[in-house]
Amino acid sequence: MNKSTKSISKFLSLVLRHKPETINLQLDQHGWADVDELIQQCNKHNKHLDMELLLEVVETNDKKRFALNANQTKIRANQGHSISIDLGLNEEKPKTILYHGTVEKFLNSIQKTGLEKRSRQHVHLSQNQETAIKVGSRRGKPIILTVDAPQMLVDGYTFYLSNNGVWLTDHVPAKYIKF
Ligand code: HQG
Repeated sequence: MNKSTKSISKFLSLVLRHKPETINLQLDQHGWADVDELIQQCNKHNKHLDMELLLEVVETNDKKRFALNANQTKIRANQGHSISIDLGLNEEKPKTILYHGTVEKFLNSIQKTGLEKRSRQHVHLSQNQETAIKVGSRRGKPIILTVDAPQMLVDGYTFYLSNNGVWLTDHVPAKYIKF
């Protein structure tokens, strides 16, 4: 991804996950935006975007953050929303422990209340440690927590797997976390 696709990708994360109102964009209840409207509204707000660039951003995105529908008329973020939308994901059953990357300053609080979704719609977990290290590194020296997802399943907790491979759940109580 070059600098300009990265910059527009970050902007798309902002409008498709958090603040569609910045460019007066409507998302439907499942988080989909109309592609023509997105392109039009971006350009109106001085963010250059056309179909070619949009396709490039969707295809080259390192985490496959965005999905287009089959006829490429609608687009949404695969996960990470803070606005309330229903991704319509099916429940999935993780078979192994999962990882969460964070930083030291949050540990005391996580020990008390477990992993909370904070401003997002879900707690984000990953299948591999490398991803968790990257996620934690956004905030400083990464600390990797392991989550006993199989035991959570046994105890009745629900998990979803986003289309780009991120495990999502509502809350991870501290007793399932290895610090
Ligand atoms: C922490 C990015 C104190 C949690 C990433 C995290 C991911 C607590 C922060 C995706 C806590 C929330 C999500 C508690 C959780 N007390 N702190 N009880 N429970 N926290 O950004 O998981 O690049 O909402 O450890 O790569 O960091 O944007 O979640 O540090 O996939 O596509 O509160 O966002 O993806 O931060 O990241 P976030 P996250 P993108």
